[in-house]
Amino acid sequence: MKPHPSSNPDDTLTRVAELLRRAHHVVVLTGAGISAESGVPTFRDAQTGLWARYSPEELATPQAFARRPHLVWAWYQWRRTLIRQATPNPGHLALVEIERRVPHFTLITQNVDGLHRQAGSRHVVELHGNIMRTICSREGTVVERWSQPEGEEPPACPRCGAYLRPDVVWFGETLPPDALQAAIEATATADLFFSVGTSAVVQPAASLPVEAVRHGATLVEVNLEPTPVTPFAHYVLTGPAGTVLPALVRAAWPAPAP
Ligand code: BJW
Repeated sequence: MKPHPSSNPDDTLTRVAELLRRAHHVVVLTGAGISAESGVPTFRDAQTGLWARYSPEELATPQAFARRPHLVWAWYQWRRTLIRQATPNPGHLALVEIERRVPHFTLITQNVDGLHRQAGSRHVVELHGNIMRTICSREGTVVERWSQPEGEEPPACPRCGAYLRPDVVWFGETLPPDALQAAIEATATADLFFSVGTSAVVQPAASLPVEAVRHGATLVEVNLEPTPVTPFAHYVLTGPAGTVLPALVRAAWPAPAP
């Protein structure tokens, strides 16, 4: 049964901390919001500067890449540069701490920035790929080296000559089957599920929190604002993930007095 939401955020934090201490399998779904405090722009906040004219739906599609490969490649080059400069923030680090302390932990991320692994998270399921890997757009094979100098045009596959592209999942493409299967299985066995920093509008990831509730998990949402998942959440922790998640870890496992 869904508990009555408390109007006192400290009460909510205390209750969620208690659930976290007792949980058996904690599953966390993250979105771009958790990396925002590392300086990686989210998708549905206005894109900045040069890219303000485009929405992700216009750039992150196979059709966009076929029509304007140079534009899509340049967008990814810009994002790769930002991500190379980014480091994990306290939100990423709090999830590492939770993984260390609970019996079973699965981190399902929609992010392609690799910051969870960089922070030290071990059991990470990357649903939408990884921006730092490059694949051949025709063969789908990972390509690590190519001779063409970096420019605006996408480089060509050294084997078949097709354009190279980032190893990410675009709209209309299927998710990596192993990752999707792992996410579905973890969701079905979670007793505590967190939806963190995602607008929860992109399928199939957006269905996972609701599926977790259907399987009996307690759902906690961490976000700056309500999302389509909010009505299903048992607890809502409103605020930046980089503040809320470390506070939750401190409340669940207080440091012993010196
Ligand atoms: C903070 C914060 C702070 C900020 N602290 N919080 C069913 C119904 C309708 C449509 C579909 C459907 N099934 C499939 C579709 C089509 C489509 C889809 O979902 N479309 C919707 C837009 C309607 N899905 C697909 O095409 C998927 N493929 C698929 O399902 O294949 C089978 C199929 C195909 C076609 C038809 C039917 C079946 C593939 C989806 C791939 C998504 N790819 C992208 C790009 C990845 C590569 C790249 O990075 O460039 O993934 S799009 C983009 O959105 C990216 C993200 O991972 C994803 C989700 O975004 P996210 O992470 O939630 O970010 P934001 O910006 O939206 O939200 C940030 C949130 O953080 C906000 O809520 C803030 O408030 C919050 N926040 N600061 C806490 N400090």
